[in-house]
Amino acid sequence: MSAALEQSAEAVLSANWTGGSTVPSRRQYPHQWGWDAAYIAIGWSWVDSARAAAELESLLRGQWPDGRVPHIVFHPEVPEDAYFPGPAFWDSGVDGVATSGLTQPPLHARAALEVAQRGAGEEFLRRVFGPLCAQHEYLAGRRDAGGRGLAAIVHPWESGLDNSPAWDEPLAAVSLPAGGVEPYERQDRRHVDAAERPSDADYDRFVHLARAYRDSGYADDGRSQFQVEDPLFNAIWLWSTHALVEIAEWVGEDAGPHREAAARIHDGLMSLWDGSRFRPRDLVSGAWLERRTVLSLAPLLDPGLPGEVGVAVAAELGSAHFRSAAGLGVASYDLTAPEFEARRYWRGPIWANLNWLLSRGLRAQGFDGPAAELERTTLDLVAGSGMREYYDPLTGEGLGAHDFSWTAAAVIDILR
Ligand code: 9YW
Repeated sequence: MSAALEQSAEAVLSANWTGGSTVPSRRQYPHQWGWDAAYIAIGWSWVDSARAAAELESLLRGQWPDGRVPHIVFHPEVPEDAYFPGPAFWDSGVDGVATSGLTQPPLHARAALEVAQRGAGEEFLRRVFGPLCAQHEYLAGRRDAGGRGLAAIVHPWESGLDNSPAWDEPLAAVSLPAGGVEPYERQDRRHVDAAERPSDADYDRFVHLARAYRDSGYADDGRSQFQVEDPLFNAIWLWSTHALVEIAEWVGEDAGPHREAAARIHDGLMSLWDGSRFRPRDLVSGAWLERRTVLSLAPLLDPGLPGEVGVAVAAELGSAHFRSAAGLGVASYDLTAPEFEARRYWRGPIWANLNWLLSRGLRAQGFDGPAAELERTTLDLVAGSGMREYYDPLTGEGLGAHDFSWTAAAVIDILR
């Protein structure tokens, strides 16, 4: 089974390779995405280290002078209406590279380290070290809206988990223009069933927040109506900061500032621990967010997590809130909550990239048995339902887009 599965995973990455980078999926997402590129590079690193390096360097071509790594780098030959919001909406970019103005979880330094370890080597690291440092400095500087050493996200799209129930409360507090949101046309339901995509009410808020951020000149001036300290975004940032320490040592640069940054982010992350759970903090209301989501499990990636905290988070991951009786992967939202929806995007389905991330987290805490079990389950799910974007956590049915790159990348990394 595993040879055939690996072959089909490689075939998905090859089919989605556009010559210099990889699309998440040909029809649904025909550009390059920020955190997808990191997962995809890790997948490629086992197969073709030149493509793995190109994947990350292609994304970094879209890096802004302020250091931010955009959440989408647009392909110039793809028509504007192939994806909404396209380049004209964002009206941003650098040196002729059109990009969005938001960012996404900064998994890139971690990916760069692994890409280098599997063949791309020191030369590659020398090229990306400066840009990766600039990305981390942007987050530490412009995005520390709460002053706790954490990076705040200013839009649900930045979390990577767009319509997670985690964001219901802060989104409900966003005030929309009196005359309603200026019309726009969703393109995301042409190839995927509307019942598996975010609602129109969520999209209105996504679009309004994105326009407001754009109209501020992407200012990071603390005035966004949505500002949240997200445990997943920050746990990934911390994991990447540890990678940056290793990269600095490898290329003979000073690792000290990155060690200090890691200590600062760890302290910030611990400020999201409420004694039993990690919770996002809403910087607009000042309150912790209530909903029990997969975001809260990501701090397992922190190698400095106190032992008892790691045990509690791993127990939460294995509990009936996230693992169904069907024995499938980790649900994106609490299976027992009233808002749980088995088929709707980040409001319940299992995602292979998150299973992969959490298995790395379990390993970081020394829970190798549960990590191996989660990896096996992920492979079974994909073998049974195909390389899909996400999966029903009750039945294992494949949902969303087909031939999905990060699912393929996770499969390859698990099998190697
Ligand atoms: C969208 C590409 C992206 C991911 C995000 C995911 C989705 C775009 O797809 O956002 O139009 O819904 O939420 O995490 O990077 O795979």
